Amino acid sequence: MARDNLALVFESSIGRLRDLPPPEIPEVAILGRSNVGKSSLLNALGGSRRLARTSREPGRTRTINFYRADGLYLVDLPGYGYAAVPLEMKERWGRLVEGYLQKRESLIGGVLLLDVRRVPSELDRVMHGWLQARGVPFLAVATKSDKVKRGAVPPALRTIREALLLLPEQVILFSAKTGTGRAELAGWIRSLMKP
Ligand SMILES: Nc1nc2c(ncn2[C@@H]2O[C@H](COP(=O)(O)OP(=O)(O)OP(=O)(O)O)[C@@H](O)[C@H]2O)c(=O)[nH]1
Ligand SMILES: [Mg+2]
Repeated sequence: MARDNLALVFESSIGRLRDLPPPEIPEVAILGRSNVGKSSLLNALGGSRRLARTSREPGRTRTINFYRADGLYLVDLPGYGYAAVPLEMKERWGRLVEGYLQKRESLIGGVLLLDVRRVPSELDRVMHGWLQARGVPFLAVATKSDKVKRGAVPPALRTIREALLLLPEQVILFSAKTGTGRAELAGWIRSLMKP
């Protein structure tokens, strides 16, 4: 096991806000559009492919999933923005994610995943806005970096920074496949844990 792995353990899966556990343990939300790689990122952080279910098909994660790390929860949220999902489902997930992000008392940080190859969407900006409004530490993760050539990385990161008005240190490059950015992300999450 690599030294920078977080000891992640799946704890629970919640389909309704009223089933959330008592807000006693600090939580870091992992969010991003459907298929961007949230579950893969959790597996990469935990050093296990089987921690969170991943899928080629968008819309795999439909519940709020809690993973216990040392002293905090990493919370895998359902992905947004997938067009082919029935409207009723979209609205249900939307309410779940919105309710969680706007009201969860134990939320202490947010990680927003963005595909390094895409221009951030309107919904990405909305999610960033909600996290900003909460005033919690924020990190944008430009993922699937293994899918672009080196030379394309700086302009892609600039596009992300400009769309969300971010500082350079608020965006890291990541790949669940090659491990790029994994130690940096684990370090950022650790910095949020109480000593
Ligand atoms: N090449 C590459 N593929 C990735 C990376 N991260 C995720 N993928 C692939 O992208 C697809 C979606 O990954 P998931 O981790 O299931 O995405 P998700 O954000 O959890 O998706 P939902 O649960 O549907 O919201 C899978 O086929 C993954 O193997 C990455 O860093 N590099
Ligand atoms: Mg998922």
